[in-house]
Amino acid sequence: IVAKAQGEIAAAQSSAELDGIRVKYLGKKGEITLLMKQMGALSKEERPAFGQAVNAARKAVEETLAQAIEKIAKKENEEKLAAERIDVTLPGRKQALGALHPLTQVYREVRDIFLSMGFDVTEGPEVELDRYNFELLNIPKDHPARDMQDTFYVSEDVVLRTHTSPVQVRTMLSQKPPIRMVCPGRVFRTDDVDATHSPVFMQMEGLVVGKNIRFSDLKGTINTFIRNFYGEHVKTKFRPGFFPFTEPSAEVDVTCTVCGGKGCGACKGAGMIEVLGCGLVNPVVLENCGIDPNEYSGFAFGLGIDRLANTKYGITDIRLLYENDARFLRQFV
Ligand code: FA5
Repeated sequence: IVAKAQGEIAAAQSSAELDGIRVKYLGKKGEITLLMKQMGALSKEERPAFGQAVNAARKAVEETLAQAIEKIAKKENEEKLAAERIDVTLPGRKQALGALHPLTQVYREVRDIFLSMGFDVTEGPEVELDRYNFELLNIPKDHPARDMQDTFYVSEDVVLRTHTSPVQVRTMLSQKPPIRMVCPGRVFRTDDVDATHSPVFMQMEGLVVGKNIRFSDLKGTINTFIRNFYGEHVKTKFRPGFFPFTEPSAEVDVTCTVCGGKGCGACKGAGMIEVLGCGLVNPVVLENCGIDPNEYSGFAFGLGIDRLANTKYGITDIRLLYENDARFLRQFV
């Protein structure tokens, strides 16, 4: 038996196999264990010699097994270490670092300029009451001015806001003058998509209400902002415009940064690009919002953050800002 067991032990390749051999010879029903149990059937004289022989056999098998287990465990451990070995010469995996989206970068820059001029920052909801988006801004139902902003209706009385101007209304309804705030946010229009129009874009509203606020205050504020944002070399042009909620109203163009004013594809040859609408708050709107127009006056503006981003960085297509193409975004890291 011992010779057979030792032969099997020598041939074993793994600790699992060795364990099988241990059970086969030394386990509860193992060959050597069974021999031990047969002892009862022997005569008294025969027992000691038989017992000694079986014990010697057990010991021999146990020792051979122990040696083999140690050897194989060492071998298995070495194999495991070899398999898990780290190749320190492999180049590392590059971690892709995220960065702020160019729109967010431009928005923060614009916001910081107004913060430095003493404006507060507020926000309003993207899903807005028709009353705040239009009616209190002097755009009644069926008024032709509604066609200026093609609207996504949620229900008869609820819209996706078409501009940030409803936040003016919310602010005037909840705060007494003096008011000096800007309000950034997404706005929505059923505009057809082209290089300068997107159905979702970002605006920032500005509102100042106080005593003796005049058009010159508006002009000074806008010019200060534009020079801070683009640099001293950029010129502004205030063109007469129309908004039902401001009177008088203006649209502001800035020198096209792509061609420097000579005229190119980005500005459709005009040399200038419109970036915002503004004006003195219409007294009707002040009154709608519970502010006495005889005591207070104000100005407001709404600028397109996308247009500011495009003109500043010479981006010729607004769609690039929404497609999240990494090759485009990587330029703004
Ligand atoms: C307005 O939305 C007015 N609420 C702005 C205003 C506020 C005037 C306060 C007076 C007082 P307008 O529709 O022109 O105005 O839009 C303002 C700016 O948003 C535009 O100058 C332009 O920069 C940007 N804009 C308008 N439509 C789009 C569009 N589809 N995609 C990207 N930008 C747009």
